[in-house]
Formats: sequence, C-alpha cells, structure tokens
Amino acid sequence: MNNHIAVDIGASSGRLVLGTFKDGIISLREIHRFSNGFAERDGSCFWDIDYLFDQIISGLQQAKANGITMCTLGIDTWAVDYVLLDKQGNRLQEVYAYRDRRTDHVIDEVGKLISPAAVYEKTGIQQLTFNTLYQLFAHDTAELAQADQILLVPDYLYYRLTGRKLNEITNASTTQLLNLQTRDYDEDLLDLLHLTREQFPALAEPGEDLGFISDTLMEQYDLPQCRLIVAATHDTASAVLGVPAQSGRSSAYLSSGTWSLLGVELRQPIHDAKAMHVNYTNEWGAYGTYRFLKNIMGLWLIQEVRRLDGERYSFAELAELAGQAESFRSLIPCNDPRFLNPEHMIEEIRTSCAETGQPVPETPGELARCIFDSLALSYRTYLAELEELTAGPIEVLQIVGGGVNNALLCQLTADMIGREVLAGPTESTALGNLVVQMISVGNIADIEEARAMIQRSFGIESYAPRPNPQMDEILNRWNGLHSAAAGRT
Ligand code: ADP
Ligand code: LRH
Repeated sequence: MNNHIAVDIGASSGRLVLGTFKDGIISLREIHRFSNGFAERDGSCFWDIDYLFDQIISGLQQAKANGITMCTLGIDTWAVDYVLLDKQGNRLQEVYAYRDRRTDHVIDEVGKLISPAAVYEKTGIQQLTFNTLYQLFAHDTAELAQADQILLVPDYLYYRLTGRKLNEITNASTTQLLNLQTRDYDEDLLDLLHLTREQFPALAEPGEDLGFISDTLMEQYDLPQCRLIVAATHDTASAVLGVPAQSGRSSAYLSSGTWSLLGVELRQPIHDAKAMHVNYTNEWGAYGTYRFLKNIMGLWLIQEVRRLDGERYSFAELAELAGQAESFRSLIPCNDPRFLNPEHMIEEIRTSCAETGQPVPETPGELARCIFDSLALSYRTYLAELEELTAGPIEVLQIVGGGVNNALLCQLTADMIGREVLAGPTESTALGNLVVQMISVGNIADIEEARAMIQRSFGIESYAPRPNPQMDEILNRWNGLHSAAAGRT
C-alpha cells in the first residue's frame, strides 16, 4: 500500500493531499482544497461541520476519479472544539467555534472553583479562554447532561466515516482535561463540569488502525477503499511531526498558520511555576513526546484584515504591499486577547496604535506591515522565554505551514530573532499526518526516518539575520508595548 491521503483542515482552509514515496523521497499531490471559516449567527460563532464532511467525501471522489482505488486515510483539524452525541450517535448541537465569545470570562469563574496552579499541575496546559474545559463550563448544562459521548472535531469526522468513537490523544490533551500523571481524563476536572468519564470514549494513540470506511458510505458515494488510520489529529501535532530533521544544531519550530505556535519537542513536560507564569503549554505529541509551546496570535490578524478589506488582495500581494510600507512604524502587542475575535480587526489595530501614541496604519500595506513587524518581534520575545524555560540555547528556528510562503515575514523573523530561519515545508501538517500512516503500515520505520525523508524531499529556504541599525529603538518601543499588555498575553 503506497497511497496515503491526509485530510488536513485548518481554521482557514482544508485539503486532501495524496502522499506517496519512492527511493526515500516523499511526494505530495493536492487532490482537493476548500475554504474554511466560522460563521456568526445570533451572536454565536459556529463551524459548518456538515460542509467539512461533504468536502472530505468530495475529495475522496476526486481521488477515485484520479485512479486511486485503495489508500490509507488520516484526518487532522484545529484543536479544542467538540461535538456532543446523543445515545443514538446523532449530533446534539451546532459546533461552536473556539473564538465564540461565551468563554470570555470563564477562566475567572473556573478559577474560583479550582486554582489555576492546580489545573496547570494536573494538565500542564496553558490557559487559553477557548480550552475545551472553559467551553464545556460555559455550555448549556441541560444539553451537556444529554450528551452520551463527547468527541473532538477530527474524532467526529472519523466517527462519521467509520462508526467508531475515540478521543485521539494529541488533540484530547488540548481540552485541558487530561492528567499528566494518570494519562487519562482528570476526575476532579470532570466533576467540576458535572461530567463522567463514560461520556468520553477511550483515548487512542496516533497510528491505530480503524479499519475500512463504512460500506454504506463506500456504496453511497462510490469512494476508494480507504483504511482509516488515526493521525496525530491535532493539526499542530501533525505540523510538528512534519518538521524536517535538523541534525547538529538545536532548533525550535514555528508552525505558522492561522496561529503561530512556537516551541520545542520534549520527552518530559515542563509544568513548573515558571512555565505556568509565562503560560507555556505541554500538549501531548505522538510517539511519547510533548509540544512545549506558546500560542501566538499568528496570521489570523492578516486573514481578518484581508477579509474586512473585501479580499481585494491575495496574501502574496499583501506581503508585497507590506514590503513597500515603512518598516517598524507602528506596532501592536499581538497576543493581547483584544485581537482574538474583535468586532472589526482593522479598527482594533488602529485603535491600539492610536492608544499607544503611534501613527495609525491606514492602507492595507501599512496594516500588513504593522502585523508582520509585530509578529516577528513577538517571536523574538517568546523565543527568548523558551530558551530560558528549556535551559538551552536555540540556534535555529524552523518555520513550517502556510506562513513559509511569506518571505518578508520569514526574513523579518530571522532579523528580529538574530538567528537563521529555515523555512519549509509549507504542507508540514499534511506531511505529519501522512508519515503516521506510513509508519503505521510499516512503509517507514519511525519518526526519525520520516523527518530525514522530509528533509530530503522538500526545498527548504534559509534566511540569515540582517543587522538593523534601529534595533535598540525598536526593541525599546516593543518591550514597552509588550510589557504593558503582559498578563493579558
Ligand atoms: P491554517 O492551517 O491555520 O488554516 P495555513 O497553514 O494554511 O493555515 O496558513 C495560511 C496562511 O498562510 C494564510 O493566512 C497566509 O497568511 C499565509 N499564506 C499562504 N500563502 C501565502 C502566500 N502566497 N504569500 C503570503 N502568505 C501566504
Ligand atoms: C492551530 C490550532 C492551535 C490551537 C488552535 C485552536 O490550528 O490547532 O494549535 O491552539 O488552533
């Protein structure tokens, strides 16, 4: 079996990617791509989960039309969001999107019932308003009580394809409900939510074989014979698996998409007081690893600017316009929750600049420049924190994900962190998803071999840091802004 398909659905787009390998080289072919995004209805934010399922079916039909009759299949999506099923296995609700504002103040309410330190000690997970813990706390209690099973989004998509219910670990850890010691759901946290362990299916590890797609779907839609393999279903977990081998020098990764996830892979979690204070997370990885990382607001900022500007410019054009705009003119503390889901991102950026006495970015180019400069500076700040927390110098930053296509941002990042940036591959998430399938069926020995193969198979761009004569002044301004917002970041 040498046909493997990754279903990789990020917050901004989804794709089905065919992966094959020959002579130690992995090749990718995109079979289907579709847009994704949440919609606001009556003041709440929801994903269209049926649309996403339909896109998977349609992608598989296209695979068959392209001559693929047999394959393995893995699914990954963004984290934390959940689906409630009733006793008959039917979906009970629309799927809330994590930027929904119902959880804005829930962290404080939960904090009155259990201390943040106790939750961090148990779970090692950073506090983000949208963690499933807080979302479930805010969920309608009557509806929650009716839930026979609680699945995360990719678990649900696997369920729709196979009828099998599971909670895959890399994604389940982002619920902030898993206990690092027992490696299962934490009873105290479940009690707090008035939920029982039985409402969650068994935990599953990446690589588990779930058998074939259901006969009913195969016949109804004329699909290829797909054997479902449990991927690292959290897109960031797959993205980290898809980071190329880096021998000789110590490196950190930056998964650059809707979010910027900056971190390192560890064998043991770091969940001490220091890590808690600066809000770093220990999400569970495949093959006994942890993703020790920080969520940074990421390219969501430019996605929103582009959307509100009527999609007049492509991302490539926005990067070009930013390249023509004055550098480091206005900065925003990008991790301030005010940017998580503001009514109007462009106005929020402008207000933030005005409030801090900076020139207000007016044009799309100025807005984009403000975003990219600020992101690059935030990577500098969080990389320094990461080095301190892990007690190790980081020599090189490996960027993967859609942001790899933004050469301006990659160069700015190298300049601001003062280290080499290695950018690529852009489809690391699909790759991470695929290599778990390849390892599972025995085509690749292990993740080390997979990463070496990824290193060989894809072009990786190197960006050397360039000195900036204004660095001291820029850092002065940035540190002021960042510390004024700190505590909220
Ligand atoms: P997600 O998986 O979170 O939906 P992706 O990893 O697909 O995100 O990254 C999407 C982002 O990549 C876009 O928001 C955009 O900022 C950036 N991007 C993609 N293509 C380009 C391009 N050609 N030029 C500049 N930026 C790009
Ligand atoms: C990136 C991501 C990230 C999560 C967020 C919800 O797509 O999965 O790792 O924190 O979305």
